[in-house]
Amino acid sequence: MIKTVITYPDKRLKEVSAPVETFDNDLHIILDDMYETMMSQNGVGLAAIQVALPIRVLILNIPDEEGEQPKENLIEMINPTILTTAGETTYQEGCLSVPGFYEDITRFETVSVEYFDRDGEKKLLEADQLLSVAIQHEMDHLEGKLFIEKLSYAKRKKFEKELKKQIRDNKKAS
Ligand code: Y12
Ligand code: CO
Repeated sequence: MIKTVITYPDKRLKEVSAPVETFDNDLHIILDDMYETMMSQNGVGLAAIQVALPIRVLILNIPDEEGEQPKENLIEMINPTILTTAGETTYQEGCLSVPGFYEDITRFETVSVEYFDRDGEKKLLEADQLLSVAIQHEMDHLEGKLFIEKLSYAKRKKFEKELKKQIRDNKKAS
């Protein structure tokens, strides 16, 4: 089922998510709903808190060279932990919870992550490029952090201005 994605400045996005304790059918339904929701909005990553569930769950489906997102490439991470990081990279990020705003953000170039899959099996992933950036972006959601909090003062002001304009335009249209 497609869920509503909550958007900034909804206070629930600031919640720190709690670890998953049980890897049961309820968790599988949440993961399936998150996948449907993310794909319905052309997303490449989604954390559970974005559908108002404060649990340490995230999904990623990075486009391949053809720009396709086959379901075989879907990665589901439960209770992820970053083990190692290296380097620095800057990528233009966007977020389904901050629609219409994209900005350059600097993060680690590579990360290794330990996580559990939907069946509670422990996994280890070494990620670089877009996957590494997306993992860090989604893991920030688990701590109640949004990418806009990483912006410089000037860029944050630009964002606040664009948000006010969006709100004004939405009011006019309704
Ligand atoms: C690199 C950087 C950040 C991530 C996190 C995941 N972000 C997304 O999946 C964002 C998707 C997104 C999609 C939108 O909708 C369309 O493009 C149709 C969108 O909507 C508007 O801008 C109106 C905003 C964000 C992964 C990798
Ligand atoms: Co996001």
